[in-house]
Amino acid sequence: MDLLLKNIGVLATPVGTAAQKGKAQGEILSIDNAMIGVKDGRIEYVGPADESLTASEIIDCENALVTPGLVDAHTHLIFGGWRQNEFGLKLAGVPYLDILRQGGGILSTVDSTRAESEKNLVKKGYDLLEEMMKHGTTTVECKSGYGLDYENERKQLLAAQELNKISPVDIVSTFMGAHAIPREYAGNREAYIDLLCNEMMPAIAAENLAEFCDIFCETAVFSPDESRVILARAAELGFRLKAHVDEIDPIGGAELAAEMNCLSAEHLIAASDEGISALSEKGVIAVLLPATSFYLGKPYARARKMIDENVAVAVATDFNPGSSPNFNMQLPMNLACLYGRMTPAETLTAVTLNAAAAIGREETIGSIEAGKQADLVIWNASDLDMIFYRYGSNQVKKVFKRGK
Ligand code: IZC
Ligand code: ZN
Repeated sequence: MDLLLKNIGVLATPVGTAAQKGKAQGEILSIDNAMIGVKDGRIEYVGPADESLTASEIIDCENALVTPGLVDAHTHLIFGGWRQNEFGLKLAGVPYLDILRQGGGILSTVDSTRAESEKNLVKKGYDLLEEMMKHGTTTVECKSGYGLDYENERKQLLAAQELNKISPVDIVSTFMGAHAIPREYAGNREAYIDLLCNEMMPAIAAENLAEFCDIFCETAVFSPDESRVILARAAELGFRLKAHVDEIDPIGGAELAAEMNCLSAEHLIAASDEGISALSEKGVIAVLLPATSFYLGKPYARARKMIDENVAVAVATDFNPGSSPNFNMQLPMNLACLYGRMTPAETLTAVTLNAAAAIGREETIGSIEAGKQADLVIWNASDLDMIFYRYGSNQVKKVFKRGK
């Protein structure tokens, strides 16, 4: 073998190649005094310490906790500028959607992203990915949506494609041209939706620049009826579907995500009882973003009810320059336990296997099992509770991506 991790105090991992729901979400495998063997970037051995195993490189984990690498299944990683100039408005109590209505918010990031070169977006993304990796993240989903025209959406997606090549972190790309109505189409939303459906999405699909298509279904952004049209067209073009729904107002977004057979529904802070039942019936994965609730001063999504109703729950950062300028997965992990009333075991599954399933990678990552990619985190912690109980500092000691 190429690599042996020995003296693992506790190895904690979900098991399987599918999202875990209901009781199973909390039924993780925990092995004391474990060992992991890696060959060609894949896990070859996982189990109790076995002194007969050898490898060219041996890492002494000094009795620490080891988990799968964290999968951040929802980010808006690539953008120009930041939005610190809107922080004063936010502190003065101006709501997130009002800042957008005034032409700021997403639209101000669209201005700064359009003004940035692809090369600079790659450089900025690369530096962010390095930091994310130091905090335990080994795979990142990355949405466009700050171009809102063909050329600039494409520029963002090309930057993501380049980052997937040059960074050790794997990137999964999502087209999100339906993130807002761009300024030049204010008052003519039908024309922008037409442009999306008949020009932008077919071109992005033809160039294979994104696997997923996402939409911001929200008051003053895209209505459920508009979202239905766009998602239906995206499905027809071969995209797998995601949707930002019920983040701020309960407008039937969860119901729509279920109706459209989305792989995942994101946010769900204001999702109705009927919406949660619909997600459960259709097997839609709920991607919860508690760091956004924290930052916007909003309630937390009803994670407990979702798990109890057999919805597979994933947790991600929503890293973006407006509602969640944080890329450290450990913050939403703390919040999922403290305010989502999820257990540490359920939350571990939420940020590994279920997150992998939410981006179509459940066969290759998300758990520590023979055959899967050797994406691993060694923690500065002796057991699983520790990493959820402590907060505010980075508890990651060492990260492996494909055994490196
Ligand atoms: O830039 O504000 N919620 N989209 C939907 C975002 C947040 C990103 C942003
Ligand atoms: Zn988002």
